[in-house]
Amino acid sequence: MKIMILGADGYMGWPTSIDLALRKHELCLIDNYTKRKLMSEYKRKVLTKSNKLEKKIQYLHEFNRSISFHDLDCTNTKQFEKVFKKFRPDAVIHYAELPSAPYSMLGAKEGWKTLNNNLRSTFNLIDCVKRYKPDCHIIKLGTMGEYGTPNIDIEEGWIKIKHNKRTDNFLYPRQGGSLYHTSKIMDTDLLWFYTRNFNLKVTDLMQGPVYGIYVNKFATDKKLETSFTYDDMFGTIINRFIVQGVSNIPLTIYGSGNQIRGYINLSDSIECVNLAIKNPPLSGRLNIYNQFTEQYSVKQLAKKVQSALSDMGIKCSTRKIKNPRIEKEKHYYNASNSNLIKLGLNPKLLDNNIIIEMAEYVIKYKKNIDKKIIMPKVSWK
Ligand code: USQ
Repeated sequence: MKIMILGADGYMGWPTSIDLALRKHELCLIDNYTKRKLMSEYKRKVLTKSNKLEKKIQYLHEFNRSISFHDLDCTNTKQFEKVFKKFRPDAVIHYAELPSAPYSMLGAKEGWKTLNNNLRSTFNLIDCVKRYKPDCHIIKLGTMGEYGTPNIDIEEGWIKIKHNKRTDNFLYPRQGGSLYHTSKIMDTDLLWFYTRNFNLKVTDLMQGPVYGIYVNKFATDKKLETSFTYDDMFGTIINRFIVQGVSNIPLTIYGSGNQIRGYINLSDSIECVNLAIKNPPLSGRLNIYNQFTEQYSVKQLAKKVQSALSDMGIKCSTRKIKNPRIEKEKHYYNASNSNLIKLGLNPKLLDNNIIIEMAEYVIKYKKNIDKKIIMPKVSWK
């Protein structure tokens, strides 16, 4: 297939590119290194610097010659249209969004940048598909955070509502906990508007916080590694906890630590994208899959990390700190996730071995860990 990957330089974008290259798809990778630039502007660092795409692609060319790269901002309508029209993809995977809840809550500038970047890139993509390739399958990375923490079970995207003896099917109610999450809700609304009115084919993947390293004989090669963040702005909790444990910093539990989310391993995430590619919806359909494999509270995660690290002889403590976010700390959480399992996902669950494998990876780069970027510096209030 001809597949475009928007945001190919990211934590997920790069492993997806490797995976699809090895499956011999024809690829058009797009990125403008926004995340690298923002991390440097806000003095956050990755665990180890990875090569830029221009360089990494040269290695992939050994296995697949049909990979091109464009250093391009997806919010630039003219430039994006030019590349899209020429490549005419069968599927587009859209990761080209600012992914950080704390960044979006830093101030008006960052909030607007998140809304502007995420909505414009999504709108440009939808508009090009509608005009030049209406049968192209859009695979969009959404987030479980669109649902928030409602006091009822979370369904996969849709809910049947019976009202005054009549019934209809609606998008499940959404209530984001940050401007970032709200931008994703708006994306879903845009996608649904165009799907139902212009017969597009869309899969929206509602993903929970991702963790892990991408284990593949190519990706673990230093030349081909993806990024790994552990800072307060761009790092997700499990990756952060492992870096904290390894560097003798108490694990940072925000508030009571009873906040529950659905988590997924990076390798499973990549597999889910594959399953989505292989199972396109019919025209006019918006498929929504909840992309997580297991639910944990913050406290449960801290315990798991402590126990696995203690098997390696590393003792780590926890520290409850005032929650910098506005989020419920005691809530009901029961989300459905059977769609991707039905399509064939065989989850890799968070056990001691996985945590140890991650810790061994982090230890390799221990000297790079910057302890100044661990404590949360962005407050919602
Ligand atoms: N948390 C801590 N301590 C930390 C970091 C986080 O207690 O040191 C807590 C947070 O308060 C939150 C939970 O852990 O309750 C998850 O936080 P996170 O930073 O791992 O994830 P989040 O900010 O929600 O965002 C991440 C990704 C985002 C993705 C989202 C999925 O950055 O791109 O969309 O996970 S979800 O959370 O389901 O919305």
